[in-house]
Amino acid sequence: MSPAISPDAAAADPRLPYLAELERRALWLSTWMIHNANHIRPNHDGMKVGGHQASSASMATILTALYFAALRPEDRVAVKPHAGPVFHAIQYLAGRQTREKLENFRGFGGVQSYPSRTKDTDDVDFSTGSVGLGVAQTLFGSLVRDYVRAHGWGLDQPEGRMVALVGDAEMDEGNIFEALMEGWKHGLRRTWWIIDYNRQSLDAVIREGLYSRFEEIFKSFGWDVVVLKYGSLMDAAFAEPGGERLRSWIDTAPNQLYAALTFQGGAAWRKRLNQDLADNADALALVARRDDEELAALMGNLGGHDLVNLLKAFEAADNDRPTVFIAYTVKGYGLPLAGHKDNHSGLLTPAQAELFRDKVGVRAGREWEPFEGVHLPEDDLRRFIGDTPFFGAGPRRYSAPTLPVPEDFPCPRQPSLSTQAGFGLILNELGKAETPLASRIVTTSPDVTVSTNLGGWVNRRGLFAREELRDLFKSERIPSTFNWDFSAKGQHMELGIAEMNLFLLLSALGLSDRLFGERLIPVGTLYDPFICRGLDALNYACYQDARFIIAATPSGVTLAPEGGAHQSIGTPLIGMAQDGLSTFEPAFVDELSVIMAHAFDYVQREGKEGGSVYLRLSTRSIAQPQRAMTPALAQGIVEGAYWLREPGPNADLVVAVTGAPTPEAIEAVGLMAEDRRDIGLLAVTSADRLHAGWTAAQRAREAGDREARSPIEDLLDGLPSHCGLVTVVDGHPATLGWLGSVVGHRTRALGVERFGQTGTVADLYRHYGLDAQGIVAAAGALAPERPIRMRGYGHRLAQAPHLHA
Ligand SMILES: Cc1ncc(C[n+]2csc(CCOP(=O)(O)OP(=O)(O)O)c2C)c(N)n1
Ligand SMILES: [Mg+2]
Repeated sequence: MSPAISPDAAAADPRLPYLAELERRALWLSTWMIHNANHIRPNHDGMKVGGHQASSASMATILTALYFAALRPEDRVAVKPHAGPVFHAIQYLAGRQTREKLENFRGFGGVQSYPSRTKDTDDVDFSTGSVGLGVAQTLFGSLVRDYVRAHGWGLDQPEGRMVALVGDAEMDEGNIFEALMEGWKHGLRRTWWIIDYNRQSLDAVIREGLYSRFEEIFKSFGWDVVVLKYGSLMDAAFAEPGGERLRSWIDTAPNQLYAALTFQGGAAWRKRLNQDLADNADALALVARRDDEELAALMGNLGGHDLVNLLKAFEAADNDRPTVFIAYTVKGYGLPLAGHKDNHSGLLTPAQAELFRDKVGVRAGREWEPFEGVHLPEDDLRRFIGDTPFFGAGPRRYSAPTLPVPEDFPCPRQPSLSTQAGFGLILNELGKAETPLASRIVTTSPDVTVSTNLGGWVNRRGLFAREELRDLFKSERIPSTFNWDFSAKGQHMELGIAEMNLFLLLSALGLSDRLFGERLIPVGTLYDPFICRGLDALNYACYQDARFIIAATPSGVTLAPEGGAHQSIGTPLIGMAQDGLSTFEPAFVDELSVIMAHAFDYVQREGKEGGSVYLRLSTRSIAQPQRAMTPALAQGIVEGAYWLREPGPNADLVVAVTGAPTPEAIEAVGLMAEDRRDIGLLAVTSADRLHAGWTAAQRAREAGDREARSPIEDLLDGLPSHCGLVTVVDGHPATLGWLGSVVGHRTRALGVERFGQTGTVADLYRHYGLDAQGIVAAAGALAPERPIRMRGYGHRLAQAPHLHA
């Protein structure tokens, strides 16, 4: 807890006595929450709550200074994962969190282990949990705030600041540095990162002198650096005779030693200082003037535990600059485990908790009372909270109207096209018209804008930068296909290669309606295999329910000559397994058009009715069907499948195919149709939607809704039980392999299980058995007793001996 507020300090800033009380309350309540979850209402199945206790204590002073003084309602905050309890305790003190949820911390339906935008009911701005992501999220949130305002939207609201509370060990995560670089390129403003410099992580005490590395890194990216090393007690002591000697001792003390003495307390401090300061009589006298308790309070009075200095620092940084605060703290501050290197999973014993309770003036049985043990009139304290800028305002969550998807949604018609080219053409068409939807689309790509076919759209809509930058090639009249003009009206945000940044930007763009009250429709493109590079950030974005569309292209071994390093195999399964993300893999561009029209609507739907969309696309140009789009066909495409060739009543074979190998499936079905006349061909546009529909119907039936049905059940139900299924995907075979269990058909799932390699599409499809011959062979093996006879196919049959009669 911060030191007692002196009458002088209180006279200078009347908020201080209130803040000191609130800090003590927040520290107590967060400690009690964790103690309760471990000892009183255990809900840990033997896995006790580690981490939170010491980490929350480490940040109690900083959070108090922020939420009850420095923050404005328009500011948005990412609280480091283990400071969750103290954040919720503060929300509780402000009447924004229930006792019931606090008591059920980490329990089912209770306060979440790590702050969650979607699962916690108090006002979490950004989820955190996977360290590093919340930090970088604030940086991209800042760029999005600037984007929104530069387009003239949301100007009736004050301009907020993005704030991250960062663990010092969290700074090891590379994605933070990737974000720093991108922030520098885009002229980052109004962002505060407050590093809880407790010099401890999970396992260890961190390296000496790390803060000066931090300092240099941030300065080189154009940030202001504020080092909050000393508290106001220390400042006063340094002004006493011998004070300079004490300061130099503090400055040179190794982290381990400082932590160990903090843990041991006043007597240990005295012993050590008397030894080390023996050369300076003034310094010894300075120590001698304090009793053990005062000495411990002085030595523990680091910048991050001193309300006076924190308030001053936050006020001094009230400008537009990106600012990092390196706030020295003690992990476990105020608790008996303060400073101990093992304290990460450390918990107070019941006896320690009782002592601590007495120390903070809480009576037994009144542990949850918000204002128990305060020294100021409770009403005054409540009034103080109600008058704070942050808690004095109304709700901070916004919404924005839905933008209509144009009725005449573009559908490019050409004899042969790839889905990637179709995607580019559709966006280009959308970009031609001044519709509300088009004006709110924001595209972004990690250095693959042109190679993923966004060039046409970008030529029309321009690149975004707060400051105008003309395309020099254009102004010099040098011919170029692309017009690379940057302006405040531009609608494309060009990123460097880091895919983590792509997903964190999409996440921030995709929360714009709720953060700023202004809807944006983010569309990002990247190469499909590199989804894995940004996967944790993609998962993070979905966990926060950010809404966006990603076009991942090219994909699979169909990217033949590029070789195994660029060919994705597992991404269809990622798409299926990722909550909050609907995955589609169309074969034809008219399917893609239907899916994109759906996606632009789907990303805007509220709650579970909507989500984000992943389009797995291909560069392979294939012959396009010349057909009219009927409502039934469009419905099948969105639900995940339709019959490209309807099976007859006696079908003994169905081929189900998704995406790029569709021409091979068509060829194989054509070859087998003579012998297997009722053969069907199922075009699967989304294994993900089909599977989700199927499991939902099963769950509904299990819950008693006997009528519940799913599209895939309707599609496969009429097939005879002896019918075999061959599934084909340019990706892992498990993507479609489950189709056999919907009704119970023998199934052979074709796909890719081994790293790709260079070659032609034909070479690779042959190699992986995705060509017509491989499909026929698989079909034959499903019913060896009834060999497939095909005229004019002798040369291939020779390579598939089991097909011979
Ligand atoms: C990506 C990721 N890796 C590992 C963890 C497990 N973890 C949680 S907190 C933490 C380190 C905490 O150190 P610091 O950020 O300094 O916070 P402090 O414990 O000092 O409060 C680790 C490794 C995680 N949450 N996320
Ligand atoms: Mg730490």
